[in-house]
Amino acid sequence: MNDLILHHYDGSPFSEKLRLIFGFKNMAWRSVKVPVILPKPDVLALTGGYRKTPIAQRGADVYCDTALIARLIDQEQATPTLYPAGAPLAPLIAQWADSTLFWTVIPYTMQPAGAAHVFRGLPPEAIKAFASDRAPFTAGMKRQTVADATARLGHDLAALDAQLADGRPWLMGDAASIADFSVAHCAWYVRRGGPVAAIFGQHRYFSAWLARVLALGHGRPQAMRDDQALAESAAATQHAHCDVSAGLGFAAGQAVIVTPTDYGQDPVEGTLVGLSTDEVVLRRSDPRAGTVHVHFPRAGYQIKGEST
Ligand SMILES: N[C@@H](CCC(=O)N[C@@H](CS)C(=O)NCC(=O)O)C(=O)O
Repeated sequence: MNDLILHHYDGSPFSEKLRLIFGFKNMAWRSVKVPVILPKPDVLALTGGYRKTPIAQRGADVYCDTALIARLIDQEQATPTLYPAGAPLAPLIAQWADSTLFWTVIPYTMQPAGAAHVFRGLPPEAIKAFASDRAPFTAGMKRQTVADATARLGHDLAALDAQLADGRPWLMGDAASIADFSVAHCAWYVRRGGPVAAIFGQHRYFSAWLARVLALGHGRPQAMRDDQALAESAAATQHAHCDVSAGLGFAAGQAVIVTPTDYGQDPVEGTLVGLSTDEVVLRRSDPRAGTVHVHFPRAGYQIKGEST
């Protein structure tokens, strides 16, 4: 049994990215459902302030951001890999999809016909609460209008369709890669918008590819309660090995604050215990989660010494 826990919720595109990766690798995993909006006391007990979805946990190690969690899953089960040697640009395409494409499909899907489908069956108060939760989350971002997003999505889908038009099964060629999962979770969200997914109809190679990725399924999830996950963190006696590499601007044991540089810029404070060009790791303590190591990707996160 794999001991990896994914904290996620059903409607979260970035969670779908990882669920599909579990399907691709046919992995067992443990599934903790988290709230869609704040408050999220159990998530924050584990992360120290990072509220985005999903997060992953193994014992008292907590992993934020799907860019890092995908690498963790790939280390856990190396085959089939998400990072095939023949596709060195796959992580760059994934990064484009997780940022630019994601912030195109959100306003595109949230046009009235799509939002009505996404929120069908929910009471008006729940929809209002969702909107008020997400407003500060994206404050300061210049969001695309529906017109902007529709034009851009059509353009991007045409490029993706052309990439697949030579009959290749996956975006980067014969082997699936992280690029497939980052693009697929964005397209999955558009499909949640019901009628607005008609935009895919003009792109037959893309549509066939999307069906192929979504058919991978979610692997073998086993439900777990949030209090069990917290107890597992509190009971853990060791952490994954990490250290602070020299020459990267910070010293082991230093008090630092790590903050996402894009949106949802909630700072996490702690003691620096790990730093490389790939990740930054903070040690912090919580009354319920115990002494936790919180891992972030290095790219896309700002590290500041507490006194600076
Ligand atoms: N860069 C992050 C982005 C995660 C993200 O934006 N997740 C969305 C849901 S799919 C989110 O956090 N929404 C607010 C929330 O769930 O509280 C990652 O790759 O994990």
